[in-house]
Amino acid sequence: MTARRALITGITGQDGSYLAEFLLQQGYAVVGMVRRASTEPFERIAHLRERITLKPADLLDQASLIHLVREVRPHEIYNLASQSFVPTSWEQAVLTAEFTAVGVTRLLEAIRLVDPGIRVYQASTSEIFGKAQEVPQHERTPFYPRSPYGVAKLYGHWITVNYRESYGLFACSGILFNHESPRRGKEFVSRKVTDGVARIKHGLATELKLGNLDARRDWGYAGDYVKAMWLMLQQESPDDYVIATGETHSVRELVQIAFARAGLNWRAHVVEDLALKRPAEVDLLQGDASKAKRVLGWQPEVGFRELIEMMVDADIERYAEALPGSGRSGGR
Ligand code: NAP
Ligand code: F7E
Repeated sequence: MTARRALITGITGQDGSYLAEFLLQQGYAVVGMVRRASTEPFERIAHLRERITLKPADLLDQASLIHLVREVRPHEIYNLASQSFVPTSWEQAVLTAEFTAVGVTRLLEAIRLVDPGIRVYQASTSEIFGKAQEVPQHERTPFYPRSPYGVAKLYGHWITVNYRESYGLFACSGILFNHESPRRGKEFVSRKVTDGVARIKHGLATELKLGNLDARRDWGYAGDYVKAMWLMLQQESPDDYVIATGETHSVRELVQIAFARAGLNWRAHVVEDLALKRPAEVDLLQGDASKAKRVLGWQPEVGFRELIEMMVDADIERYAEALPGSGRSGGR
């Protein structure tokens, strides 16, 4: 039997790499969309390179998306590509809208033109709840985004719903709460902290500058969350789902767990930097994933403490391997 084909945009990112691994395990032929760069940003998928196909296209370029979908003719498309760092969205608000908002329409148009039977997953986000109107947040909670990123993602969410309702596309929007891993970008708070702890542990740094320690998030493990993306596209009918752990923790709690894992006192190293505070903050996110549990049979497997400790251990090990005299060469 011919393998089912999946196309992943954003395959070089955190989620793209875990989703590619998961779909390969399920027997899919996996094609990743990559944008042109003068150096190859393929670190997270280096271990998969022989088993996946990479093809060039860009969310900013309509024709490239049409050609790509026509060439690959996937059964499923996972749209994970976006400008995903919230602070950058204030500095590059228009570009964020081009990738993260209008880019979704460009991809949906390509699907509609080439083959409206292709199933599509849109990477939506808890940032669309922003200044949360209720706790916990679920699929019917009113939206109130608090950054250009959140606003752009809300457009992406609604255009996905609209193409489903207008053209009958099998289009699902996954409203995923924060999810992390040892492959998380170092600019996001979880990885910034675990990388900082590892650097301090190895004597490479003495302090770690952070912004708002009071912000609260519902943090889960990326490896668990990509399974939910796939499950959404295996249902009889398309729908939107909140994916979350149901727990909320502060950045301060995250810091305490991370430093304690390395046997360090966080108060001796963490420095508050007002420049890292945001023009408008999302104070408290906590998701209610009961619909996903009921309909998809999905539930998270890795808890908050286990996640942060996994990330600290991985970063400490990575520096141990890279440092001279370790007797080991190369990074993770
Ligand atoms: P990430 O690590 O920042 O990866 C983003 C990916 O998008 C990278 O592969 C990047 O490619 C690609 N990309 C950016 N602009 C592009 C363009 N114009 N054309 C083609 N590719 C482009 O993000 P992530 O954490 O894996 O998140 C995956 C998706 O889920 C994103 O849409 C994010 O906004 C959303 N999301 C994430 C979370 C979370 O907690 N992680 C929660 C909810 C939703 P390069 O390698 O070339 O830069
Ligand atoms: O910030 C606070 C910061 O950048 C979390 C993206 O994947 O998840 C992510 O967005 C919290 C915020 O993630 C620092 O103010 C304190 O309250 O790790 P973050 P995010 O903004 O929640 C959502 C679901 C997405 O969709 C996004 O794509 O931590 N914080 N001090 C800090 N944050 C950072 N980055 N750096 C600090 O020094």
